Order: sequence, then C-alpha cells, then structure tokens
Amino acid sequence: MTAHFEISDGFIAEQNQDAQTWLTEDYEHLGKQLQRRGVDIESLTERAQSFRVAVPSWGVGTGGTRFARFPGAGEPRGIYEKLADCATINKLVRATPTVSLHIPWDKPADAGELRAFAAALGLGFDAMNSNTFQDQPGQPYSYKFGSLTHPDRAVREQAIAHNLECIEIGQQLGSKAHTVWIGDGGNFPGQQHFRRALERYLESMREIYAALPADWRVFMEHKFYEPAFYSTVINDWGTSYYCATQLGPKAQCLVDLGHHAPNVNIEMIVARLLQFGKLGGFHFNDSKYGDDDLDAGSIKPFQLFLVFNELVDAEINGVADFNPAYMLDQSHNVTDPIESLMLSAVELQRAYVQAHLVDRAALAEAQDKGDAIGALAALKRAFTTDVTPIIATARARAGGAVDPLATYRASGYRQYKAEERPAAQGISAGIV
Ligand SMILES: [Mn+2]
Repeated sequence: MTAHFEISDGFIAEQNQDAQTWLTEDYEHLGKQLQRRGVDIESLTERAQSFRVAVPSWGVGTGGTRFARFPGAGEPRGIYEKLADCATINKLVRATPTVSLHIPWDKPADAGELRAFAAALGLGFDAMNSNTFQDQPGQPYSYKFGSLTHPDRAVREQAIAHNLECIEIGQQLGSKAHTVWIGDGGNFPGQQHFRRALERYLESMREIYAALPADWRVFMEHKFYEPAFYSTVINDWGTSYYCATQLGPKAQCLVDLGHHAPNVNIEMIVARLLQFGKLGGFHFNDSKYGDDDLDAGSIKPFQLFLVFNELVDAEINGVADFNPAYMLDQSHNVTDPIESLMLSAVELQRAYVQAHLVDRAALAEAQDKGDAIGALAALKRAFTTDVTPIIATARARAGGAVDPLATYRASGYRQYKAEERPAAQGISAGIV
C-alpha cells in the first residue's frame, strides 16, 4: 500500500461551511447571554483553544474485557498505524497533539524514526507507560506473584530494568514523564505481608526515580483492586501520596477516574493532592461500577465538571507547581475508538470551559455565609450552560471540524482503513 487515506483540510473546511450558519448564530447568542453574566466569550474560546489532552497509544485499537475482544474493521495493526489514527483525531478536534506510549505493546524498533514520523503528523509524546502486570514472551521471570514488590529480588530487578528501558525510550521520543502502575497485590488474606510489600515497592521505585532525567517526573497510579482481589500494594491516594513524598519532588500521584471505590469523592482527592503539591496527572475515563474504562463524561458528567472545577480553581488561584498531565485511558469495546477518543477529548474540553464559567466570587461568598444552596447554584449555573458553540468555534479557528463526529463519518475514514489494513493476528490493544 503506497497511498494512505487522510482526511484533508479541504474536506474539513467544506464540511464546516454547512455547519457555520448555525455556529455563528449560536455563538453570538451565547456571547450575549454570557455578557449579561459579565463573561467575555472570546476569553473562554481562547481557554478552549489552549486545552490539551494526550491520547493513549493503546486506545486507538479495539479494547475488550477478560471475556472477549471484538475487533473492528480497519483497526491499526502497529504503532505507525496507531499514530496515523491519533493524528486523525487531532486533525478533527485540535486538542490532542500528544500520544502516551505503552511499552512493550507499542515499543518502537527505532525510537528516532518513530519520533520523526510522529512529528511529521504534528504529534509529540506524552508520559511513557511501563507494563509489569503481564509476562512478555521470553522474559526470564514471571510477574504472576508481583513485579516491583515481588519477594524475589531477581524479579524486582527485571521489573526495574523494564522501567529504566521505558525512560530511555521516552528520552529518545521527547517524553518528559513516566507512569508506573503495578498490579501487585494478593488475592487471599495472608498471601502478602502488607508492610514488607510496600517497603519493597519504595526500594524499587527509588532506583527508577534515580534514573529520571532532571526535567522528568514519575507518576504513580493507584487502583484499589484488580487484578489482585483481596489487597493491592498501591491501593489508594494516601499510599500513593506517602510514596511520592518518600521518593522526592519528581514523584507525583496520578489519578485514574476509574480506580476508586464506588461513590468516592474524587474531586476532593484532586483538591488534596493539589494542596499537597503532588498531583501529577490524570487518566480520564468514566465508570458505572469499577474500572470500566468507559468514555470520559459518558456516565457522570457532573463529576467530571467537579474535578475540573478544582483544577481551574487551582489554576486561577496560582497554586504552586500546578502542572497536571492530562491523558485519556479508556477501553473501547463496542465503539469506533476514533469516535470515542474524539468525543472524550471534547467532553474534557467542555468540563474545562464550564469550570471557567463558575462565578468564583459568588461561590466564595456563598461558602463564607454558609449558603449551601447558593453555592450549589453557582456550580450548577456553570454546569448547565451549553458551551458547545465555544468549543466548536475553538476547533474551527484551529482548522479542526465544527462537528468532528459528522465530519469523521462523512469522510469514510474507517471504510478506507478497512481496505488498507486487512486484519492481522495478535493486535496488542489493551484488555486493561
Ligand atoms: Mn489508568
């Protein structure tokens, strides 16, 4: 195959022409509404244009559950095709110019070449992701009973070496952060000595931390259960925070929205980590029951807004070292991954813009007066404002699509890819 189908700028412009009539009308109307509230719509559009979230390399392939995976036609068969899909997403939404790479699923044969290929597509690399939660062909030791916390030093050393390799590859790709999530834990009471396992984690992480370049950060991702169903070593934000403080300033906590017990107040965890200077970043997704990895904003959009409310509040108030990395981490089992990732990026952007709409003076006054309803009303007023015209305008001004989903579908991209990419065996899309 020599020619690969791409959605051209001309096609996007053509599609935008049809949508421009309603967009101009709606943008003007919303601008007038916001003006009455003392808000300048243009400044919000600028905010929307500044929003960025990284796409996970594993997210553009069809995901699955532990029961099955149902591959879609035309899905990418390797990292180069995955990057092509990531570039397509960014071309339409103009908010996802970076990719978070998973090693070894998407380990490049030549990192320099991959970096150049990505750059030609307008893409860069966000945080690296290691994998010591499954065994790779030919590796000497198994992670069945743990990796960075395994009782056997040889297994720990193998897991540490893998993380160091991820950092090395990341340096060649221009990444500036490394994310560590381990599945280590126990399935039965008594299986693991809780304190010793955590000591071993810190000992291993110190070696990984020591290998970080000066301008890098390491993110520790916690998750309260699965694959370990009784106890998990890095199970909650408190444990993650303790480890981050033990390791040093380059170690921070990563919040995956699906990695909490049901009904946990995630926005409050976000506020705590912000206050303690340890909020490294996010894996955005949504969930109904557990680590469902559903599309961001699909189940609990108000929670997503409340998370961004904390982030924007910290940004506006100049909280020290505010620099969270935003990444999507989802499993697209029944949707076209490109459609899911585009709409998820848009949902994050929506929550971000809505959070900027919160009247913070009114909110603070209500808080000081003990006016619970007034405080809630200030938040709801922002959350119930339809900011679609703002986000659509932001995209269009950056050369993206007014309606990314409609434009994507009209382009026939997936059908072209189905022909270009006959199905291959063993696609490494995540069942994670
Ligand atoms: Mn995650």
